[in-house]
Amino acid sequence: ETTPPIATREHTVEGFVREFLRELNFGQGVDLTRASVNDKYLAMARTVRHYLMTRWLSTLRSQAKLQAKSVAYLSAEFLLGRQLDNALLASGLEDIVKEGLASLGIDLEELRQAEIEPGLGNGGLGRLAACFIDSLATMNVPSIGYGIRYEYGIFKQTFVDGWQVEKPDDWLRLGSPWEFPHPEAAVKVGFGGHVEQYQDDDGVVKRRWVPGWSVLGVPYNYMVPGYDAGRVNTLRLWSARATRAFDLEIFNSGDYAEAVRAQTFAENISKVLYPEDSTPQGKELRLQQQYFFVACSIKDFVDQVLPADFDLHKLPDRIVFQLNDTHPVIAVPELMRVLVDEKGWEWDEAWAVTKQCFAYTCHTLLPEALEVWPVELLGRLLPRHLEIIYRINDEFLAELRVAYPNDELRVRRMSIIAEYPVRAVRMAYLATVAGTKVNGVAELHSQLLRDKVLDDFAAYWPDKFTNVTNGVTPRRFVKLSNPGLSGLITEAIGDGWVTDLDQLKGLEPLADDAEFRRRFREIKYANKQRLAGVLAERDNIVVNPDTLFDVMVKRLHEYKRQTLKLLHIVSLYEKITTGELAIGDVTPRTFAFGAKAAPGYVMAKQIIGLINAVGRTINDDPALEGRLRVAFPANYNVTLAETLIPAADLSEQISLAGKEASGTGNMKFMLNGALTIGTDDGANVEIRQLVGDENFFLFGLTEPQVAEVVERGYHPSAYYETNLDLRNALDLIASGAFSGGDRAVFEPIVSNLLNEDRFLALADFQAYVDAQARVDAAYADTDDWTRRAVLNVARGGFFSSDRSMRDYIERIWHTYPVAPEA
Ligand code: 26V
Repeated sequence: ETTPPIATREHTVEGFVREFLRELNFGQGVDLTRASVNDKYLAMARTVRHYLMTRWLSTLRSQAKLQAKSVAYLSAEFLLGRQLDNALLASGLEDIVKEGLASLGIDLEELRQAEIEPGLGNGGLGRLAACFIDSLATMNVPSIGYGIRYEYGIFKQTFVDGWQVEKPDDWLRLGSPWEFPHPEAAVKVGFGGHVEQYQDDDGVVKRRWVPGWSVLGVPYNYMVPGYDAGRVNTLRLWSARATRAFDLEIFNSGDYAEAVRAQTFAENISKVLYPEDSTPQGKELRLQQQYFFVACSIKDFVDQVLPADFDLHKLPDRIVFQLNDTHPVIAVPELMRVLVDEKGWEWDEAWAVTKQCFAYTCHTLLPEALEVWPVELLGRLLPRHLEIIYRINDEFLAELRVAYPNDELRVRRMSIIAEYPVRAVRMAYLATVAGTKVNGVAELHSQLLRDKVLDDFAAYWPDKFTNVTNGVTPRRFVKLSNPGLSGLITEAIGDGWVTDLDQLKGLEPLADDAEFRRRFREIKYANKQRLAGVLAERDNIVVNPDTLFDVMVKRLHEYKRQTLKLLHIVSLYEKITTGELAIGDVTPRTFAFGAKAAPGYVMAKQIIGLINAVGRTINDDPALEGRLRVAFPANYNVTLAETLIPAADLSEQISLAGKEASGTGNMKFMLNGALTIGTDDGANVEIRQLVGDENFFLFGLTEPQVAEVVERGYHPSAYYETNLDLRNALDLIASGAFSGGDRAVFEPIVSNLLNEDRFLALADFQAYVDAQARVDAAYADTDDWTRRAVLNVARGGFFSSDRSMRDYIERIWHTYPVAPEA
């Protein structure tokens, strides 16, 4: 038998130049002398992806042949970041490309800058998904990512007078060279309608769904190239199109305008990423998005990925669907519907298979972030799925009544259906009932899941619960984003660390090597200069690389406590202006913020306004002699993170203990040689254990202490009354000092802190200020600070997403690596 050949490319400078010119001339239709930067970028991107194609096709071929068990990572978000650099790294083309482009007089950096990052996620959850698929490809694990190709990603943040104003993120406008659309492989998805009873050929009474309308899901494939020789896996994102039937019916009615309107309506499903992070709005369109991508993905896997003769009873041997939070949980009743209604299986038979096919990751602890869908809405949009959920619940509750015969209260607590305030489906409970495993994303978080959020379930199924601490990809967040440090590390311990991050341990002895520390410091300084350049160019912000770079970047949320950092800054400023603190005694610092607020989150937007207002006042005050500066570049995103994080000296991880599930920025900072000031929360706990107490600035209440304070009744005003520094800082804000004398502007923030302060910022204020004083003292000993920074890098290997993937494989997935065919 002969296998048809796969085309290859020549890995030489001449070969690359030829391919590039071919793309530019034949693909883009322009001559180099007239080509725009975008023309060159598009030609470049297409050329680079050609070099990955052989590995992609052989990955697909070996997968079809071996039929190894795969992971399908179901996620409403994949926050990929720019693709060009990563593709260059994965294809090993960097040197060839640099030389080839130079010979054509093209600046690679200019082409890099031309790429608009696909911002198809909100924050940590979406970026985690992107890190995970990178690791899976690098580790040769058969896997496919399934998600939504939003036409508009996370909004573009601008500041107008310091207030956040959102602009649409039209990321596709200049072309999308990384995707492969397959309109011929579109999948039909139904919505609405009703459920009917009928008799099958054997006279058995059955139920089936008659949808009221439908849309098409068009798959767009993206390469997920593993580093070095790894696989090139696939990320398949779905885009909604109106079905032809949908069009025709209305067009035939003669109402052209209505037909076009209806078409737009169908295509709205993948139009925009919901920018809420952690407060679900219960919007119908969002449920449509969730069902849309999940139904497409299951159908795709069952009908396209599996061989035609596959026995679905063996499905659990071939696939595990990993549910990234509750967003894809509607996949559970969907698989049941496919097996029972479409394949004609018995209920029990279908349930036995379904409950082996899913595992669920929870990413939050905030009760308001747990998704709940009103039965009224779910029943209207997905009537058959609601029936299926009811039956899953009925059988589950019956099982519980056997296990807990005299505990009806417990049974009701565990019901998938909540009764108050409206009857609604608790998606986390459905996922827990259906999943083989439930995991949290850091040790503390998993513990709190077991003890608090899902305690009844953990008591019933103790073995179902596990932890997998998050990780980040060292390819993007060290190798690519910090070439200086990467070079130094490789020089010291070889380049094995890029795929085996535990090797960073080999750097530990070098923490005591003065020459190594000098070079490490030099690199940090160069990274600060690079950031200063970017901020000047991008945002017109001036920062001084000779100051301590103190960085807090993450979504704006009250539980993350940007206000706590702000109170520290205002307090410093207040003491300087009153003369209590001499400016010469202040450690020169640059306070950098990056944060988007959900557009409807009023308090978060106020806080952004206040950070900018305080920044304006401080930055313009000559009395500070430039020693304190606030830098808040707009539109923090993956691309900015890649220059911000390597430049940081201090990483701010100051959420209220028990609220941040894990954090992943914290890990990126550590691996780039920043020290952490942080609470005992999320993965900070593990960071501190690994790096040692002496290399971590811990402060604040612990989770049990928080619980106790709240239990006793928390009164923030008591802190205001007894802590003079705190009072002065709050009074200064309230006085209108940062709002041109207008006391009303920031009054809501101040009164919220004084009267409610849900996240105990005032309770932790003094501890935070004290910890910052320890930071100043430590930073004064530059060389010793560097020693600690080196230790942070050396001890950070645990936080590779490769390690997270190993944990998922061992504890949850039981999949095995399969290299692409040679
Ligand atoms: C997201 C969304 C997005 C759209 C609208 C509704 C909605 C509701 C809930 C959520 C959940 C967001 C959960 C989340 O992003 N968690 C973060 O996950 C990170 C990765 O595990 C983790 O590091 C962060 O601590 C956690 O906050």
